Amino acid sequence: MSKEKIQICEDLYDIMPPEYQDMVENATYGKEGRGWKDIGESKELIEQHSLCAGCPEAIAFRYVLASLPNPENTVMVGSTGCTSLVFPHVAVHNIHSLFGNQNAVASGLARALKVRFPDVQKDVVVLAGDGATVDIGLDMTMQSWFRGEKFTTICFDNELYANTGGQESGLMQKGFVAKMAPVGKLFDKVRLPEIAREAGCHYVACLTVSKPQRVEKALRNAIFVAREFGPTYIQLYTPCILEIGKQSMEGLDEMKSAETVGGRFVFKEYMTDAVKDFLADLEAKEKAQKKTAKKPVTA
Ligand SMILES: Cc1ncc(C[n+]2csc(CCOP(=O)(O)OP(=O)(O)O)c2C)c(N)n1
Ligand code: SF4
Ligand SMILES: [Mg+2]
Repeated sequence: MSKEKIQICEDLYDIMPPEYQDMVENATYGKEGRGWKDIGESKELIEQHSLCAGCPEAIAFRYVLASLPNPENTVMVGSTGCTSLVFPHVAVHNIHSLFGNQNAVASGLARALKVRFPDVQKDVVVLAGDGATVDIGLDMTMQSWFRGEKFTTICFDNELYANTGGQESGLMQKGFVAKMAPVGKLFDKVRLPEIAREAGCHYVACLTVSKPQRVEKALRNAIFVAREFGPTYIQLYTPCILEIGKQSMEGLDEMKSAETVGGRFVFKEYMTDAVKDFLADLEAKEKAQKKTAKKPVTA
C-alpha cells in the first residue's frame, strides 16, 4: 500500500481543507498492520458524518474502514439509507447504487475490475442497511450469492427502515412497534445469516459492533475468503437509537445486551471446512510474521 492515491497536487495544496491535508499527512495508508486501534490517532478514511449523534452506524463505519486490508484498492458499494449519508465523507472509492441493487452493481464491478486489473488485488465490499439487503434488495443479494460472486456483503442491521422514519423490515424483531409500523411485527426476524450460509456464502458472521477487534477480525476474514473462495456475508447490529428511544450514549449498552446469551445478536460464525483450514493457515502465517518482526536486530 502507499499514500500515492490520496496525495494532493502541490499547486493546490494550500487551498485544500485542513482536514484533508491532515488526512494526507497522518494517514495510515501504507502502514503495516493498520486496524481499529488507529482510530483516534488518525482521521483517515472518514472525516466526519451526518448521522444522528451517537448512532452506532458511525462507529461501525469507522471500524469497517479501519479494518479494510487494502483500502486504496477497495471499492465500496452502498445503497440509500442512513449508511449512504456517510459515504460522501469517506476516502475510499465508492458507488451509490439504486436502493436494493447494490449486490447486482457489485457483481458487475467485481468482474470488470478483474478484467481491467488482472494483476492487482481489488476488493469489492457492499455496505447497506437491512431494508436494502433483505427486503427490497433480497433478490439481488441472493442471486449474487447463488452465482458465487467474489465479494463481501455487509449489512448494517438496525432492524427497520431508519432513514425513512421507521418502517418494518424483514430483520425487525417480532412484536416491535416502529413509528411508521404501528401494528407491530407479526413474524420472526428473518434468519439471514443462515440463509446466507445456505445460499452459498463461504464465510458468514453475525455480531454487534461493541467489540472492535471482533469486527476487525470478521471483516478481514470475510474479505480474504471472498478473494479466494466466493461470497461472504457480515451482519452487524447497529441499533437505531432514535427509533428504540435511547440516548446518544446508550447505543453500546443496547448492543451489549443484545449479544448476551439468549439475545438476538449472540456472536455467530459459519464457514466451510475449506475456509476453516484457510483461515487457520492465515492466522499461523500472521503470527509467524509478527514474531519475526519482534525479533531484535543483531549486528
Ligand atoms: C428504489 C427506492 N425505493 C425506495 C426508496 C426509499 N428509501 C430510502 S431509504 C429507505 C430505507 C432504508 O432502510 P435500510 O436499508 O434499512 O437503511 P437504514 O436507513 O435503516 O440504515 C427507503 C425505503 C428509495 N430511495 N429508492
Ligand atoms: S435515524 Fe437511526 S440509524 Fe439513522 S442516523 Fe439516526 S440513529 Fe442512526
Ligand atoms: Mg435499517
